[in-house]
Amino acid sequence: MLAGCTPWPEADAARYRAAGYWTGETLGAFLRERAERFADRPAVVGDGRRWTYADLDARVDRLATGLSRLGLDRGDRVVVQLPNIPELIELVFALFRLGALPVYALPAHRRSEIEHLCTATGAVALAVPGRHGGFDYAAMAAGIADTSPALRHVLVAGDTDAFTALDDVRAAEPDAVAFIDADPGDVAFFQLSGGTTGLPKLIPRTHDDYLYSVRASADICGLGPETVYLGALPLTHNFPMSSPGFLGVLHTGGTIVLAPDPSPATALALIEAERVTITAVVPPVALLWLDAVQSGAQSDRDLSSLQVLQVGGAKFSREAARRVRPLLGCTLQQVFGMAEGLVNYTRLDDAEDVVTGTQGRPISVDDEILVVDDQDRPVPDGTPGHLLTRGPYTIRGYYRADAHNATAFTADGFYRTGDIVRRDPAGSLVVEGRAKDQINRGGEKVAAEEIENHILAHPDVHDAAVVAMPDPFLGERVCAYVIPRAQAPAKSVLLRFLRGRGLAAYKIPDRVEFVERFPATGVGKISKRELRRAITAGLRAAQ
Ligand code: J2J
Repeated sequence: MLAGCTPWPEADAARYRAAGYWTGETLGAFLRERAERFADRPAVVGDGRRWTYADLDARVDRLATGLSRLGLDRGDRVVVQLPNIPELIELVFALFRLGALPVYALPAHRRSEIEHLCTATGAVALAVPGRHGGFDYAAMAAGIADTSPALRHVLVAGDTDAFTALDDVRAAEPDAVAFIDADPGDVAFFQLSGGTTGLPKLIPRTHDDYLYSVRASADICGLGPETVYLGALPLTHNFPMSSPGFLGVLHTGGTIVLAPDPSPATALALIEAERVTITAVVPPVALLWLDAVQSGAQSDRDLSSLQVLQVGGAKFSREAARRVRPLLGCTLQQVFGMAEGLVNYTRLDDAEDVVTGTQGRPISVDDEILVVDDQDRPVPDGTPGHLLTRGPYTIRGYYRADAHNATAFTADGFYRTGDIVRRDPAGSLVVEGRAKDQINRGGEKVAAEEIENHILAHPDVHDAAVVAMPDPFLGERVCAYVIPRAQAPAKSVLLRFLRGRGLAAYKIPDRVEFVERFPATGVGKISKRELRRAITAGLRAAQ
């Protein structure tokens, strides 16, 4: 396995192979096989284009050939920050065919995050749209190219003067010599962890483990050649990529329809026009869709093709969950997953109270689930505790992170998810809270320490503590408690300072509170629990 990654112990790997989970299939190869089987069927629809499986496969070969001629090679890392456009899918499969490793970034990421991804992986290339959503990614890339020594290419999906346009890379004819047979047991790409530390950790996923989760997810979600999946969330996120996501759709011969954004106006129109059967959203997006239909703003849409609405990434309230079937006329599927591995689904034939009141159960009978107290002792079913997990598609370690791995995993390889759950007698999990120092802002994860470090870089700041504050729409927002030095900076100055550091907008604190000191725990640490309580009480009093 790639240096810096933690392999599964050989006995477990052998068990997962014997059980038929790890089949030896690779991400590069499966598309070829599907292209032969489903050649003329629609694979990708988006950005004004419609590609059949044969089109997609041929484009992937030509792009892989061009990338190889540029000098991209097996094992090279490429940071992929493309929005939901067909080229995203084309590019990642081209990289798989070369044995190069995509490093998935989100469109919302900015210089700080992308620079970290480039440096931490030693990326040789970065792929961005030119301008998109009002932001000039190419200009951002120019700054990063200056500071990332290994970066040789900036690839732009669109027109560019300064860099290499993807359209110019694609070779006229494919050259099969460029393609490799990847080792299915090896790392295929890096996902980004939601993170709890100063810098986000990288998650290495293998062909074998990931494709098992994709195949099993496609099966649980009832995908097949008639499936039309709306990609409404950014497709580089683990949920719309693999649960079952665009990979699950391509694996079963279905069609991916790409939405440029998940707003009700855009997404519901696409569901109607393309006869979408399934899609995946985070809770705030689901709320917007429900409200748009209920208020009449989108009530004339014909959504009768929609069979399944997947909601995950953050807790979906039971009240909202109950509105899905009456308003959208489809089955709700709750999805509680993580880029590190474990994914739980409510099943399509579960009783309504299971679907609306739980976050589902694991994909696999070989997903080992432990719910434990603070001393790692199992708690009885029905009692909330820390969720630990180990299994055929859950990593055993982050990339090059020995010190962090020592606490993020138990000695026997269980991943400490940081989630507080309770398990009901039927084995379904209910997410009750979180023990990790993270804010879940409507599905977008913010590591408190990362933001605290940025705030601490301001010369007028003595100390900072970032916590979640409740929000009726996003579930949580980001609140920064700050102890100033002599003179507190104006809040607007501090926020501008943070934006200037090149952070994704969703990480910029929604609220800043200046205080003289932080409440302390019994052992003298900052009591974030007390800070969360204070801001919650303050917000309630202000209502
Ligand atoms: C409560 N918390 C949830 C849910 C994730 C499928 C779906 C989601 C993700 C994802 C994913 C939750 N209710 N339904 O990768 O494949 C919180 C938990 C979890 C963390 C993981 C997938 N669904 N969460 O959200 O890596 O705290 O993956 O540990 O971004 O999101 O975040 P992430």
